Amino acid sequence: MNQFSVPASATRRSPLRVATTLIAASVVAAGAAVALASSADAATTLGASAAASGRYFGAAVAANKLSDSTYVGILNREFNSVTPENEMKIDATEPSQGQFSYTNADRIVSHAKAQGMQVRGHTLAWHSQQPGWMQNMSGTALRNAMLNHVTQVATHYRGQLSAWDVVNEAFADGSSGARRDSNLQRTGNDWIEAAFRAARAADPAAKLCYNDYNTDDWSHAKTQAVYTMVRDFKSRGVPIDCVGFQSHFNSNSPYPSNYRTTLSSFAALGVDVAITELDIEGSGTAQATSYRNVVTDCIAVPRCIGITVWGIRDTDSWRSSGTPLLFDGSGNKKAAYTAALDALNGAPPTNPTTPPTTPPTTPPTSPPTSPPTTPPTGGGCTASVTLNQWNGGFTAAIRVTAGSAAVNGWAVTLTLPSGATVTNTWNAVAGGSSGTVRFANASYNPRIPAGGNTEFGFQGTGTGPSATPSCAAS
Ligand code: 9MR
Repeated sequence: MNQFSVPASATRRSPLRVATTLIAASVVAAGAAVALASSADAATTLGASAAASGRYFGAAVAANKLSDSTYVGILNREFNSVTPENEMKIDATEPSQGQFSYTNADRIVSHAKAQGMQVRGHTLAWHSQQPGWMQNMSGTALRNAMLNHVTQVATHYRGQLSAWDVVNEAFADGSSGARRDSNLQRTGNDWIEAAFRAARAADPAAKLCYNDYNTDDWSHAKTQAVYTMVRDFKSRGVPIDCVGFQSHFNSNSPYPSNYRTTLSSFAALGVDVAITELDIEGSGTAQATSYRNVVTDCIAVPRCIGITVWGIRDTDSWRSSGTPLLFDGSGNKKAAYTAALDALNGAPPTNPTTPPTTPPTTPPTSPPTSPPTTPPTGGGCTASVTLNQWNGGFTAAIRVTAGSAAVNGWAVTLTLPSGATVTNTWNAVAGGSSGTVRFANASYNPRIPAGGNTEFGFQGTGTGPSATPSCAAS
């Protein structure tokens, strides 16, 4: 399918996120032994590497492949977000008017929840993949049917999805900058904002995204038209939280050198941006370079919250002959995979208060050139936890604050509720994955100046910690 003829379109993170701030606390005597981490802290899977900078790395998933053990093995190992490839589309969820069908979509959501993955809903309102009954509708009847569909489906998944692609592919290709003609567009130009308002009312926790393709190049009329719409929505209070860039690249529609400009320009409007359906046709070094560029651009933009690839193995792709994905048909990692992982591991943190991930040039044991008059020994530390909880999983961000004296190493101990498991950690080294877990500083962030702070985090399945953490300084 040629990208320009594709009727199509995108992603993000979990609803029911309860921001709970647990109190800090615990000053520990100086001299507590803290082993400094010496191993490299680079994560070894796409999801863990993305999580290290507060992002996700997801894949489009097909329900009928959840019985394929190779497919599921890669999915569970590498990804921490999923987008149902077809199962939440209008024809799948409302095949007959007023009769909703969620079996296949629910299978994907259940799988994701069990694995502590986020789910991006895709998609509520689209000119394509409409069931026959909707294709034949127009005017007020269609508008009402569309809004009912948005309300019913978003209500079914209320609190369970990180994001919804509320509206997909509503702009025309080419130089017109116009809306795409469709039965939905002919119900009135306000159909898109009406869909967003209905989605917000039905699921206030899900991030609401507009999603499209051929909007990657900042100079394209279609990109500018979507930008103008999002700017207008933000200025008028239409509830939009994010913009999805599908990013289906091939020789006709290659990765554009101004891609980062596109992402950062949209982000500057006050929305998150996400790469929602990434695939890049090709092979070898050229393909790997394009993947590296895309990932590097996303992690350079603080509001680029995550990347979703449109399938797992090349053979799973809608464009399988173009071998556009990160794993070959046998499930082996391709050069593109290594390039994407390496780029993720170079990511600066999304939170500007989080310390840099690059190690200091001077090792902690090297004496300073001019020694301080009072060596910073001990002084204690405190720790506070901010928890983002969703059904089946959580992320915890922990701030470690030094007392009146600098610390040269630290360790925070937390007790997880029964059934909770740590799946990945960033900016610290975890001494376990369940029960009472000790998180020691990483090799590059042992030192905190007097009164200063540093942050680390971890992701887990189950329920996040509610008990007060303790902090030991050295
Ligand atoms: O990958 C999807 C393919 O299996 C479907 O046949 C097709 C039609 O619904 O949609 C594909 O996914 C599209 C996505 O929903 C929107 N953006 C373009 C994607 C590729 O066509």
